[in-house]
Amino acid sequence: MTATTDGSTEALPPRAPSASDATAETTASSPSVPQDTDAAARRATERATDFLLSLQDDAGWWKGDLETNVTMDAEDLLLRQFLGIQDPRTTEAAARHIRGEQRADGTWATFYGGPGELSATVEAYIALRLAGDAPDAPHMAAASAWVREQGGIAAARVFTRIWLALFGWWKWEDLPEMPPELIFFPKWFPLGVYSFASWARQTIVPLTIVGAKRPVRPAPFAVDELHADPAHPNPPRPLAPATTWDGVFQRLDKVLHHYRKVAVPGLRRAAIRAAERWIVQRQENDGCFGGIQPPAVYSIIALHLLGYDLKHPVLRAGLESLDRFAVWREESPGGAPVRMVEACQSPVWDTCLATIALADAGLPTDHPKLVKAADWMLAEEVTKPGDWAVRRPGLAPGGWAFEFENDNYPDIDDTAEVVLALRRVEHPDPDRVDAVVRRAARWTAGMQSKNGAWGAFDADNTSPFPNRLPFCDFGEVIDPPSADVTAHVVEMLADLGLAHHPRTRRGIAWLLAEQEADGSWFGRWGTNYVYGTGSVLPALAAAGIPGSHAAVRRAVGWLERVQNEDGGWGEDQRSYKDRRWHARGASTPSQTAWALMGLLAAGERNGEAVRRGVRWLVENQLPDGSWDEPYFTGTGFPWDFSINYHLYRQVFPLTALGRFVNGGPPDAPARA
Ligand code: R01
Repeated sequence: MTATTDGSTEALPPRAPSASDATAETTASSPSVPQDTDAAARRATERATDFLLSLQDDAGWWKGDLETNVTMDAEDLLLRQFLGIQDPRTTEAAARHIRGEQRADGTWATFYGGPGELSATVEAYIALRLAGDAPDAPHMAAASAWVREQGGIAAARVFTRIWLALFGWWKWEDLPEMPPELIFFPKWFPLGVYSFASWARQTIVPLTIVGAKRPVRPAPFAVDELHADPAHPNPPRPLAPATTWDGVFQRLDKVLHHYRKVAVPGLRRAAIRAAERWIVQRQENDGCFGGIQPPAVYSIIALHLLGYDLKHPVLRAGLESLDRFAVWREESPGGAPVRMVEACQSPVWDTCLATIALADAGLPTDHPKLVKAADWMLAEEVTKPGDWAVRRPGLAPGGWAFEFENDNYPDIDDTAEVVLALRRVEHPDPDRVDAVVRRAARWTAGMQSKNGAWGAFDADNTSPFPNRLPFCDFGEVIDPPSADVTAHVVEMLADLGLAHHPRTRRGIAWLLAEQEADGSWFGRWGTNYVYGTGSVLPALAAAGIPGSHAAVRRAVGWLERVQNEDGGWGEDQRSYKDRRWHARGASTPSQTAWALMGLLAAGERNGEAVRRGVRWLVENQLPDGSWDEPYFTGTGFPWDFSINYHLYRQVFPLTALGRFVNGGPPDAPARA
């Protein structure tokens, strides 16, 4: 056992995961796997193609479950409790899911195999109490004892304590202030709403209303057992020296607490009305707000506090959109229902990745299912300005969001991958595709940040101030450029024949400067260095940088060094906190595929590392052509919010195998 930086003890995984590892169940001994790697890869590609085709919706899209953690389920029950819309079937099915996720030590983690996490454990525990589990039941007592040991509710994140304050389990006064007057700050102002990342902005605006109203709807029970010291449930937080940024912002928070008492009532009313309009104007056609759970939930609460009743069309549509985030399963065939809540839905992302995988696997480019996917993507184009236009006012729209409906927030990552997907399909109306692709390329190029790279939703969203607010103690609250998004954009621009465009060149220069000393790249939206490196190498190759380039050689050397003994690659979420976990973890299908995509792009088709990686994928494929992947390889926020995209296990192995079999991404005709 070795101590990690957070003080907990966790065994580092061996380079060769043992046979008891969750993904190590192999069919290696099965006679159905040909010994010849090429033939085996071809068969695996065919079977994976058929399996992926079988998952397409009749409307043309793919969507895998987007699994995160039990805070989603707990908060859903807390919302229902707050609004008085509990129903026993939902409560019991959600409780069944939450109980099923509890670890042996009574805690809940935020990713598969991860350590117990305080805020998730507090929320899950309270949700189970709402469902009727007794505090002295063994699974509950274990959870509450651990919470007390960790400092109790007082040590939980701000979001968790806001949820508790709604029921009187925490004092509003003991939460950081976020005043609604924020909405009146000028667009260029350091702490104006547009200095926050899109997801944080949409979360914070409704929370300013909730914080101004400070509602308390008394709870059906007390939770004294979750305080480290029930005599002092809300201990004061230590004050940092006024000479530090933390100290400065803590004092700003004290000023804001005072301001709350003296705020001019007319100004406050006007600010709340402005925030209300801001929220309502951003409601999507499907009733959701921003396509993600936290903004949706807090917007519903905020509007309800402003007098919207649950039958109001805005709230009814909002609540119905949340219902669509619920995935219902049976515990066993014919068994009790289990309900898991998604944080967000990924149809656009899954569809473009599936299209790329199938095309690179050699499916005919005019295959009806690919054309159907292309038609669906074409119809999803976002054709109006959104929040991004605040920083790029003159830029014409043209991009894609991640979700079914999220027109205010198209993102650059989805846009780049959708273009790469559309360009692989032989569509009956090529002029229509060309026009859409051209708009997307212009928009994407225009969203380049000053430093030459690309963030996910906004340009130049790099203010250092939002992170300093005591309110912002969870996840990421700004959206600076990242290597993975920049790589996808460079790959797209190169595919359009724009490798030598000045904007592309600046992106490439930024990527080369961003390479780590060990040869890898950081993964912002996928875990972690394996994702970054597996994204950048195909981009550099597409841009014409030869495999012999020193940066590419360093990256290849790194990928070869971190390959697991079993031939696969794996990287645990702990890599975001602890250097020693960089590129370490049990082999997984998606991460093995990312490493292979990198090596193949670097010209390593006939190398030993590629052969062993391909064999790992072949040997771990299940009889139906799919792969299993309990490990979380997606990243919402490094360490704080991890995602298991249930389609990653399928689309990335198929892409890697297809490129291995067919010798790289097909050369689409240069049209643009
Ligand atoms: C969340 C939260 O739940 C959440 C959910 C989804 C995302 C961000 C970007 C993209 C698009 C997809 C999903 N791509 C760049 C990713 C490609 C792989 C982010 C956050 C939790 C807490 C808060 C997300 Br506060 C806000 C949102």
